[in-house]
Amino acid sequence: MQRIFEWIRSRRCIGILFAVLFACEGQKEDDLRARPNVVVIYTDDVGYGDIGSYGGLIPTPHIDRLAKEGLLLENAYATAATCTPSRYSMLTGEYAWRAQGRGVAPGDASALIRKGRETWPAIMKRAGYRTAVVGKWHLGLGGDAGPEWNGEISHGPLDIGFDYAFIIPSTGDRVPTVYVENRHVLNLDSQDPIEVNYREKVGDRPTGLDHPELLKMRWSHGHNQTIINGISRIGYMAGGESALWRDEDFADIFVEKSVQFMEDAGDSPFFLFLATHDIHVPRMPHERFQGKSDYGFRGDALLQLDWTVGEVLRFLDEKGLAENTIVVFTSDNGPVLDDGYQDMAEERIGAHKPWANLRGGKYSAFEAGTKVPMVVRWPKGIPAGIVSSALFSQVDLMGSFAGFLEASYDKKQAADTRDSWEAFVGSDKAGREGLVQEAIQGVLSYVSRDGYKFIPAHQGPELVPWGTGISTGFSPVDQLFYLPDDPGEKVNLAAAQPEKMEEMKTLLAALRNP
Ligand code: NG6
Ligand code: CA
Repeated sequence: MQRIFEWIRSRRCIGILFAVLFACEGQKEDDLRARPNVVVIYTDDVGYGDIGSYGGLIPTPHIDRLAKEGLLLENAYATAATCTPSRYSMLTGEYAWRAQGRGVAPGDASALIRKGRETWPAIMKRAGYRTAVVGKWHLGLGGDAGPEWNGEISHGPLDIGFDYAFIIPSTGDRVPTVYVENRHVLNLDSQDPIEVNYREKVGDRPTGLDHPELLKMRWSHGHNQTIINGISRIGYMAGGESALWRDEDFADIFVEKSVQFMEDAGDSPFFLFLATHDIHVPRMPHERFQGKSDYGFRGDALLQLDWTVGEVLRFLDEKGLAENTIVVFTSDNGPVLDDGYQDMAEERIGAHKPWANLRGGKYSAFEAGTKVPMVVRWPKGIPAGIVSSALFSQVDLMGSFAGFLEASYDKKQAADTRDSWEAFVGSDKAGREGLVQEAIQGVLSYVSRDGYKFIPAHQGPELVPWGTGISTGFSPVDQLFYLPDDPGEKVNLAAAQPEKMEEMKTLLAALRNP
């Protein structure tokens, strides 16, 4: 016995013990780096308070399950309060506002992300992943002349790192209302070519303005141009009859295409960017969800979204892939009730608060514009049931994955993304030092890790100018809020804390002009 103790006390033994421990640690690290699958469920206009785990009243059991089995981030942000710039930043690692022309893209916009641009999917692809985007694109397609709807569509997802694409080109409420699979409009009859026009009427389809009696859901503002599937849209469209989508089928089709892609990935790890149409307008969920929530079609669309998440989880469970698949659930911007259609979202909202205790909503400089739900589940790498208040920006997803996969990338192009992996997996509870939020009219605010928020003075309307009823957060004077005490951004501390104010101004200015 004595001898054993002596041996244990000897240096050699300690060395061996350390070697074993390090080997175990190293093994663990390698194991974790054994490239997990990644599914990013990027939802549209889902508010901070829309999900059960964040206090929402509409049942979202599958999303709540993700949170229970993983990490819930309390301070995660999209980079912008609208879709196009949020997606742009997340996929390129560069804040969208660094150049002009990256606001909400019209349905015939040319591609905002061009070949040669460093992107998150390109990094994943180089790291050995099969990559796909399924769902809403809204980042433009085609060269400077715009998308070639009737031919081969250039400058699309396949040119910037995705192996497979099945997309709604822009939004559900914009023409053309057709799917694009890889480089072509799906089911297009060459005898009936598509014509799209955002300035004047083309073709003879009726419009929502002239024929509201033909609509199954009426418009409230905008959205009164070509009627397709009983819904009038933004923009005019002729032709393409055989290629038209049925809005009610979006969720089913996106689930089908997603599952097919994951199946087809075989032994390769996969990266799936599943960008749902839900719960953007027009909210026209499948008939089986219509009337199933107590909250009108907005609530029903949320049930459909939760179903979508459930189907993804079911697939992962059935294939035994859940353990080493990272599932991220988040949203591109905050909530809106009336976004242009009379779908009873406002009338039926009841006690449900899509914006939780935050002020503003989609489009706004106030918190509800960009602070979004974000849940990450990865059984192999993240303990179940953690809640973190780390400050996290979606612009960091790219740099974080690059860091984790030890993949190099063009840091000059992707200038704003950082490796925030530890915050992403819940072990760093502090997160980013600060982040920029982009509202409409290009207004940039700054949120810092210590809880302060700065909205620079801006001459602009108090309410979003097109009838959503949402406060913009604009004010002719600088605003400073302390979010931990004042999440609803009611008490402007600019005059009371001039030093803090100056500090925040300087931080934002330094980021704007590095
Ligand atoms: C707005 C639309 C709105 C929505 C938004 C883009 C009008 C009056 N409103 O211009 O309905 O389509 O653009 O939303 O046309 S986003 O989530 O894709 O950014
Ligand atoms: Ca959106």
